[in-house]
Amino acid sequence: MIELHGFPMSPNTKRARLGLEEAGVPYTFHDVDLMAGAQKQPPYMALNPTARVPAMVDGDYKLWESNAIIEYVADLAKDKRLGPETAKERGDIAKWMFMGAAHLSPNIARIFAHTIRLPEEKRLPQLVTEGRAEVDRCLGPLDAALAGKTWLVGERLTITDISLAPPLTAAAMLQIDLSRFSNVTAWLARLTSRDTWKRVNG
Ligand SMILES: N[C@@H](CCC(=O)N[C@@H](CS)C(=O)NCC(=O)O)C(=O)O
Repeated sequence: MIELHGFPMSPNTKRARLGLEEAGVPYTFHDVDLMAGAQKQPPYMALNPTARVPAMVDGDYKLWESNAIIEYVADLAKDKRLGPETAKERGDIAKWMFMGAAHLSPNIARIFAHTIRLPEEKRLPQLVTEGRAEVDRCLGPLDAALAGKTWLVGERLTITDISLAPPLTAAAMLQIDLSRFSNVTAWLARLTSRDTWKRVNG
């Protein structure tokens, strides 16, 4: 049975859980208490030496980085068709997932850090302003790509949707106005109305 270690509120953990839920792969979830610094303790760092959540263990195989985890579980459950099936799908899926990992997620994390997580004296408003501009730079193309479409790649839900959605569900809390991106808003509503999402956030 797959073991997933993570922090329930973390979008990166939610991404891995959603991948497992959509793949229908059985797993057990283990809480890593970020507030208590459990990610920096040796037992957890033996699973993920970068001291970040999530981490997955499947038998003697260990894997970290949430996008790598969802790619792995998509491969375990090929019948669910969560991964690429053609060269063009592979390209498109990689494009969006790399954009999410390099630009969207880190900038949402930066906005969160400098508006909520850090003590006030450590918050840098300039980083928030820059982070908001970078997030918009991702959301514009995402909105355009979703025009007239249910899911991002192909005619089915894939790891692309699973990968990009979790950090965006924090938009309201971070005062990122998604109403400017109506296709993104509708797509997020579709994804978060699924039972799989409800189980991850239950
Ligand atoms: N790129 C990594 C990011 C993981 C990450 O930054 N996780 C955060 C929680 S959302 C974390 O573990 N933070 C604790 C820390 O940095 O000490 C992934 O996708 O798995």
